[in-house]
Amino acid sequence: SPVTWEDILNDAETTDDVLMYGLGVGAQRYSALDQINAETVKHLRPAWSFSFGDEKQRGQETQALVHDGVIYVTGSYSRMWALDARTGKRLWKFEARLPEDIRPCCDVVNRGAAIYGDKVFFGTLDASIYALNKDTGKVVWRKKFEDHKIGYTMTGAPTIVKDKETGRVMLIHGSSGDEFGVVGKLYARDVETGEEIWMRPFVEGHKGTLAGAEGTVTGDPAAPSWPNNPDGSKVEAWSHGGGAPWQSASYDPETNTIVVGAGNPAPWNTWARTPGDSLYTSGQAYVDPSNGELVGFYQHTPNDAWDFSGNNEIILFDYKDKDGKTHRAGAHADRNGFFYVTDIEALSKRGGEINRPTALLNAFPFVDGITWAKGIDLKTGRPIENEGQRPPLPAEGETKGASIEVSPPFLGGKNWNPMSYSQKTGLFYVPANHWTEDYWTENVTYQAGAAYLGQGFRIKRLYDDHIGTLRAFDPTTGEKKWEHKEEFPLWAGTLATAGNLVFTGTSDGFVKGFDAETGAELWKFNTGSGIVSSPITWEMDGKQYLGIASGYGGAVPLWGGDMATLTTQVSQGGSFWVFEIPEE
Ligand code: PQQ
Repeated sequence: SPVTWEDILNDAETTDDVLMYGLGVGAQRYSALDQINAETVKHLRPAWSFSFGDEKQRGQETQALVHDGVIYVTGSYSRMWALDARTGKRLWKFEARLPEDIRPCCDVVNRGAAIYGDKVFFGTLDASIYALNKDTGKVVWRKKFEDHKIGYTMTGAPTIVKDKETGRVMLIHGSSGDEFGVVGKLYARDVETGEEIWMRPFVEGHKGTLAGAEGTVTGDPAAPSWPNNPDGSKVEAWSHGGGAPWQSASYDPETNTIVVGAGNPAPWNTWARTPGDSLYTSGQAYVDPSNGELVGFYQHTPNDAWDFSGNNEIILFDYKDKDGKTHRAGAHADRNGFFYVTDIEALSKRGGEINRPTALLNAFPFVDGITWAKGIDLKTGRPIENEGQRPPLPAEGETKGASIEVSPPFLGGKNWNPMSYSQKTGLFYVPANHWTEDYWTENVTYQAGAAYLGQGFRIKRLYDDHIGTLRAFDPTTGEKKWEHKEEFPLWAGTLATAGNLVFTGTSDGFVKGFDAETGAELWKFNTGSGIVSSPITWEMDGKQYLGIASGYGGAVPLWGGDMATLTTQVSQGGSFWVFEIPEE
């Protein structure tokens, strides 16, 4: 049967399907299912596993969808499969033909698909987006949205949104490519034809599009948050300023607002963009689906000097403050090491200033050893930076600046792999990492298709006994309720269930189940390669299932320095696993 907007709106409550990246428009990654619970999880066994095959083994970061007994799962190198959820039998396979000169920064990954009507949608590494017939895998439409040769690519899962104003159902997707100096863009497309409805760039002063014509400028046309040259023109960085929304959007139906993280400013080298905050990068963006206008923005890292980005998911939830007052809020664990609770009502208001640093309800560190800032000022909404943490320019005649140590490193206290929120415990489950980096500036000029960083780095460990740390947090007090340490970096998403469980995967291959209240490890199974994907759960024929992809890759083995060396022992792979509690 075709997927309706009501199906998608109800995705978080219905247990027989998984229709959204994030398991609902609010991206909570919470399931009301409790057949698999803290008591029964020890009986969990594989029902089947499916090999993605080919020689294309790298980086399986996908979150699968489930509809009408069919699993839709994407794989590395822009591939997608439809599988019979009961048996694992392949129903169809789609593989995009990729040009040789694609430029994904951080492995050939894909994080998942969207589904609506009779179509499934996913982005490909050559900066295209496809709609496939969900029953046959045949291409219905394809749109190439940008030039892959200059670094545009797509790795994130798109989102379906029905605009309340126009009644139009649209496909919302972003772009990747900040490391190559692209201008990050968010798109809305007609689901039936792929036709662009609007495009919103996330560098202040750049122009969007609306209905096939030039649209409005993002923010102030003079872009005061980016510096000028002595002759009054904008500095080079402004033309290549980053801000790519490369992860997935959430949607707030109440205010009819798209909520999405914006990537790091380009280049990483802060001096190419000083003075100014480099809006609208490294923060969370609120966009009106009717016209693509940026209506609100909260910047986590003004003038980001550390590639912290602001991309990580924003979970929508009811936040109870210290005085017992409830707010509709966004929760975000940033690469910069701080956990933010923001006021959706304030950030989604139409009109007035876009940048609203005071829309902050709470902020606290979620990892140890943060060096770049002492904390976040709850009144001004801005970080309290520590001296000496912006890496200095090269001295006269030198090509590199002096190296400083910064934590978290650019891969973040937490990266793209999503946290989850349990409606039962009221806790957030954050897959975090403890590490640090040596960090120095290098000279930089833009060259199309080349890395545009102006920084050198080497990631190192912070502790001897662990890097990964799965942590449970109370969003009101900032209290850490429990933690579970992992020897390798944690690069998999999480899932919370009413069965009082939290599921995730580890870089050494295990899918694991934890007690949501205590953090006790209750169950594990070795899938044979590292897990860097997000788990799902659903109910079929009266029984609860757990599904997760296995296959190591992503940014750590490419850019992780000492941690890349550490994980060379992990075998690559590519498979999808389904678990059940077998009948007695
Ligand atoms: N992707 C990963 C991964 O899949 O493991 C990790 C990262 C990306 C990063 O740490 C990034 O900074 C990053 N940045 C961009 C960008 O700014 O355009 C894109 C991506 C991506 O699309 O995978 C990553």
